Amino acid sequence: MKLRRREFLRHAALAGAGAMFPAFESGCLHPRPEARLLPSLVPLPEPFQIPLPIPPVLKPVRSDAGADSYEVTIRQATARILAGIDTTIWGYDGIFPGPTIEARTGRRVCLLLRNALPVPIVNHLHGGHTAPESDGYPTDLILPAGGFPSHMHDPLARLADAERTYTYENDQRAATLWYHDHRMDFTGPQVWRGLAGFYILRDEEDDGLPLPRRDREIPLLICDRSFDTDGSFRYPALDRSLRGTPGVDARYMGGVLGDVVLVNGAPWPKLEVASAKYRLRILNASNARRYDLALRISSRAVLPFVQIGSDGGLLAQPLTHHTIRISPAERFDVIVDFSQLPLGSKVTLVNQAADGPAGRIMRFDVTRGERDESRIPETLSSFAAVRPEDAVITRVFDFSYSRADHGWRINGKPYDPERMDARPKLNTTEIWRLQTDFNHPLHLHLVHFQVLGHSGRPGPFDAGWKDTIDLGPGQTANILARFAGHRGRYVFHCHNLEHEDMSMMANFEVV
Ligand SMILES: [Cu+2]
Repeated sequence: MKLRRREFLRHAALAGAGAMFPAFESGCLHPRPEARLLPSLVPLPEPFQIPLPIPPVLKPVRSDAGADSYEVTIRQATARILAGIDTTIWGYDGIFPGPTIEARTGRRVCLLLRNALPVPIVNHLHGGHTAPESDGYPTDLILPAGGFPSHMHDPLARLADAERTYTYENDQRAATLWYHDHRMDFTGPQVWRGLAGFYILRDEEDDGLPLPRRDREIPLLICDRSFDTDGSFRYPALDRSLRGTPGVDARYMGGVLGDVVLVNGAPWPKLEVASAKYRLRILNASNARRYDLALRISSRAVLPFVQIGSDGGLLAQPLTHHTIRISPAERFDVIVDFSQLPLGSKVTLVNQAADGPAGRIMRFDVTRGERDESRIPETLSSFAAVRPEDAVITRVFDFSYSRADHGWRINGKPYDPERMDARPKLNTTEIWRLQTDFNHPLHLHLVHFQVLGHSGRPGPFDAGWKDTIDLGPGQTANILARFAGHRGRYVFHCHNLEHEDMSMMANFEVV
């Protein structure tokens, strides 16, 4: 039997785990399908001491009538995340999060990325309606200068030497998008080291609403990390150089959880706010952690979130939540109204899904009164919904763990760039039925979809246009997507990055 490359690596990885943990081979110690906490090896800082940083907005190197051009170098750098400790990061322009790209619907962005890391990188604009050659297919590597001994086998891979220009047409609605690394087999460790940032797309419809703006519009990139004794981000990679064997210590193949929550790269920061409404663009950029967000005023009272947007832009109408469950890669665009609180109030953004350090996220301190003319309109957006009766086919995808070979699978199969798993026709609508064994945040490239049903009824966090849907153990969702705009090969996958790296990914080709 020919052992495919993937399977070979899987066996190699597990053999490594077995060597480390002798009981593993005898069947006493199994790889764990649950995400697992990797504790920091340095003392954790006090929360709510550091002001919330806001990532800088990237400046174009050129702008002409229809396009803005940007140049970014991805490189290693040192960040001061914990007091008195240097942390080595990998960053877009050497910062974490990367600089925010501000884009406008209908106006092209050309992003030249240079790779100054010792490993290949891939850039994916998450939520982008992007042509295949710029989408960041996992084998479309930007190699380090001087080349790299490739371990992949994909005859269709588009390899670039040291740099590549990605073109984003922005022919889609305003939305909070984000960019991040998508290198095959290594996305988890590379994002963990810092390769992620915001891409905020605006349009006239969004600009025309009387929502809070400027310094009352705040992007919040939330992620968990752990720190090693030398201050670096701790991660259980089998090969810390990320140049050889992929995969993690088998105990962490269910996902890596950190014990420090960073918002825009700062641990448990605080933000001084006016007694006014704020627009928060919340992104969960964690590898594997879900958050149940709540804004706690006291031990018993919470401030509601008014959701105005989802992954794919504005909702039709605002939606009030007392808690928001956000899985990796999802975005929630919310309005929070601090105006009814007395000056001096402290509002803590907590994570009700965790105890201990990961149970809190950041704090808002109401320190000043200011005029606030913003409001939340009853109608936010009018968009043409896709209709279920337009669907030409229903496809079923099962996302589950294989105990037989200790890997994450879609319809029983590991990711293989050479296998096509679905061929939707251009300009047609399909229903995909997604079913899961454990928690999986599932993401499709290219499209935004509507959630028709989530284990029998609409989920509370599925409103609007989604590109990632969070499914719990044993759940099923029907999603409706229209495949338009581009022909070509794309991936869909679990956005728990350890699941993704360990094969829970598949291909579709729009034909
Ligand atoms: Cu998963």
